[in-house]
Amino acid sequence: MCDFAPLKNDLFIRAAFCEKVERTPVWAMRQAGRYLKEFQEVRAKHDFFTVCRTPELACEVTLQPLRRMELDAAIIFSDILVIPQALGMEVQMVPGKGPVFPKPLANPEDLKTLNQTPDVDKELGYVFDAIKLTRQKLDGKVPLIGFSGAPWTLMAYMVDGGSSATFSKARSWLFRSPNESKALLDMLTDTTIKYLVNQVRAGAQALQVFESHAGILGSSTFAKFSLPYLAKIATQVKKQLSDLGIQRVPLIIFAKGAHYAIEELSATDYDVISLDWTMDVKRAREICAKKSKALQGNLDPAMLYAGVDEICSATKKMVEDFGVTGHIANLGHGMYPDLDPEHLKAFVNSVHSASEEIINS
Ligand code: 1CP
Repeated sequence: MCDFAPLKNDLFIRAAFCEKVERTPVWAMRQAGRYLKEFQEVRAKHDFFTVCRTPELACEVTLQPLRRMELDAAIIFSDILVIPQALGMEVQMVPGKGPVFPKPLANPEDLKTLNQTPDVDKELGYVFDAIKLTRQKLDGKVPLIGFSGAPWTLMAYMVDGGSSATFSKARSWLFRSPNESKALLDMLTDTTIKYLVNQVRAGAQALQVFESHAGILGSSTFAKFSLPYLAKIATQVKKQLSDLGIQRVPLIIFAKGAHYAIEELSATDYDVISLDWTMDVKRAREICAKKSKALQGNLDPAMLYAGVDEICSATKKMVEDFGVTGHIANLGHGMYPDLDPEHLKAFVNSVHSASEEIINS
């Protein structure tokens, strides 16, 4: 591992491990992105995956939101779909439409066409280079989060070929071809473990796993086709980092829509359970406190369309609901492209002021 500057602001790390903090740390999913005009300027000149694959550009857009507001963490600019690319699939980012796979996995026979054991350093070395560069440029200001998509969410895109409200093609595989589905999920799990371990070796100081499409599975299907893979990723990443003598980093799981699985997720090796805005904070707190897990979330991102005064009072309530121990403030999902950056700034400042008020009272 390279030598980087020590952290000046480690609130995020301490909150993730349920340690004492002076104020609640805050960051936002998709804090780098289209709602920032400086991001759009970069995107006007470079295609989406060129930004991901060029460490200087990925680093620049990672740092952009930190120049505007007092965020307590940075997240490396990339996308969850770099893993399907590493397995040999083509992914295009189509303006106004999102990700498109010109040749999705049409049937389980197509698994044979994948590069099943990719050389992660060779295929995804550009992500590790972007992480190294960003750690240098951050100079210890705040921690840098690495991330990956969870196996089920990646499978959903690989089979359906892009965004979908139902991912009905991928869900049909789970029932029509459960064994082949499991083979694909195993393959994705193994690659994800290597990918996440190498992100930490490159300099990532925390990791978030995005199971963005957990909600469409339902509890018994989630228990079979998502949870075991999520659990294995956390256990193996922790084990491999410890075997390498690397200091533990917080692992965060964001299983959007998985109301029914908070208890099961709290029994895995993740340190932080991230809640979307539809989840019950009180219930999650009760469950997670028993396992000493921290929580992340969960203001409705649409709340940022309200006026600044309303944002401040909703944020204050959120901070009170979570309490000031073991909470990383965030939105319940990512920033929308037409949100006003000043409204995100109001959220960030309110998290800080509301939590300081509680802590100092
Ligand atoms: O043209 C553009 O600039 C495309 C917009 C965009 C951006 C800014 C995409 C396409 N991806 C990203 C960056 C991105 N994606 C980050 C950057 C770091 C940050 O948070 O600041 C991250 C963490 C992701 C992760 C990601 N990609 C997820 C998981 C989080 C989530 O939103 O649930 C998912 C599902 C994707 C797939 C994807 N990539 C892009 C889009 C629009 C989507 C979602 C498609 C869909 O809704 O199904």
